[in-house]
Amino acid sequence: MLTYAARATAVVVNLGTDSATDVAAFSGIESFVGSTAATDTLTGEDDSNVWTVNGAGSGNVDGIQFTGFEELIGGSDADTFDIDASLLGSNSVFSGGAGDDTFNLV
Ligand SMILES: [Ca+2]
Ligand SMILES: [Ca+2]
Repeated sequence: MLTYAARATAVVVNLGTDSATDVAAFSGIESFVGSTAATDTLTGEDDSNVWTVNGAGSGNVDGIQFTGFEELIGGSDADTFDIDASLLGSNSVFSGGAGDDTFNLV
């Protein structure tokens, strides 16, 4: 787990470049926790991924769990986002990035 839970300033985690705020490179991390700020960003890999968003800023993508990331950005390929419709207001950004992306409200 890589956690920024003790921080109050926004962080970025990029699963495509395997880098994050104050972390030049990571590998083998299955879970990420954002800061208490409301603008943490998680960017996916540049391949087709399925994002499941089932909590406020939380869910999973490609087997990786995330919590506290209010800005979710897909990679350059076709992403599918399965989003609990009741959570649309709690995440400030849902972006597919490039590619033919699909957003399913469930
Ligand atoms: Ca956060
Ligand atoms: Ca995409």
